[in-house]
Amino acid sequence: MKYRMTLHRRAFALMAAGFVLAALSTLALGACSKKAGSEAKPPKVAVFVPGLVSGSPIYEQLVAGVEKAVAEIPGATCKVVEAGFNQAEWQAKLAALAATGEFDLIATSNPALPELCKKVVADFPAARFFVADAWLPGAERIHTVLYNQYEQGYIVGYLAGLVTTSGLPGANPEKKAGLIVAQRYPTLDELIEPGFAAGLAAAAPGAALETRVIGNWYDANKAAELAGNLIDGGVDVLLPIAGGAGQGAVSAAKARGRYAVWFDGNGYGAAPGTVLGCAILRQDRLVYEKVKALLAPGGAALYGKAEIVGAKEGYVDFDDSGAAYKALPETIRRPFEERLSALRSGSASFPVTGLSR
Ligand code: RBF
Repeated sequence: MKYRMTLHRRAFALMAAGFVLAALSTLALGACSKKAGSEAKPPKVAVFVPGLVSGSPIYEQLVAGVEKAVAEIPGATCKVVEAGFNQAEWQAKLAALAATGEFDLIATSNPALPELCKKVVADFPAARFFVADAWLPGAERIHTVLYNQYEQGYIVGYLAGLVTTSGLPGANPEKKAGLIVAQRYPTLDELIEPGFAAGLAAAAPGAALETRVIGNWYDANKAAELAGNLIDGGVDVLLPIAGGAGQGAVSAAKARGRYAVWFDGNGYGAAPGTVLGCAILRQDRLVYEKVKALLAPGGAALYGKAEIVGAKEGYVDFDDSGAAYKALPETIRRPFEERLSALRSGSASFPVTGLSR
């Protein structure tokens, strides 16, 4: 009986997977490959993007990391699949990708993904996953690496605190920072938002943090509207955690002569003079290293393991290359850089042990 049920479940999963396969093939963004070398069966890697690549540095770096790894392995190929913004479709799209049986590894990035991968692994035992920006220990055939997002939040929170208490034009005496988020999720609630709040409080004791939720990762107009409301209420520095929608918040800050700090990568170009500082994840490097390691002999030992990396390891950092950052007064840059050095060296750290779910 149990055996029959398992068979039914598997048949259903295969049907569902087959159904979305056609749709998936139209989503394939492109493929990268090198000419096959002498080795038999060069590896094939799929990149599953839970959203769209464009506008989300974390996904742009995911693709870049896989492409770099694949380019160094003779004959290896990769295929990028964008799953779009309808999260209800991700499970079936991921299953469809695994159901092809074509890929030695599926690389993806997002804290919601390990649970979906776990279900796929139950139906397609040959599937193997690497999930960046996520945490699920002890999951067979799945390797995850979580960034210490508390530290990423702290870095820009500290800068925001120095900005909101500064004499910069556009900074007001109200000591208020704003967070514009696409949606609520555990990494945000447990790491990013508390980290940002702690950094803000450390640099500007008594400062207030106000958070607003857009409801999706693409609506830049809604982000701009929410940012405008916050600015009306006295906020003078904003952090968007909203993928492509974040541009709307930054544009609103620019239009009103206020400021923004940025997450995940170099965003100075999004609004020169408005984006004053950018925390970065070295996601491209991490993904490159992990894809290489997982495909190398002995790489299978990584499956089932969940790692956490932060500022001390160099995967969470700050990009100081922007003209707007360089133009900040010493009274902001000196204390900020001291704090940053402490995080980089590990003399200050905010250890993270995982997520609640
Ligand atoms: N971050 C993005 O930059 N773009 C996205 O489209 C995006 N979609 C997400 C969807 C879900 C369900 C979750 C949980 C997170 C998403 N993130 C996205 C956030 C991302 O994983 C990470 O937390 C932030 O980019 C901050 O590093």
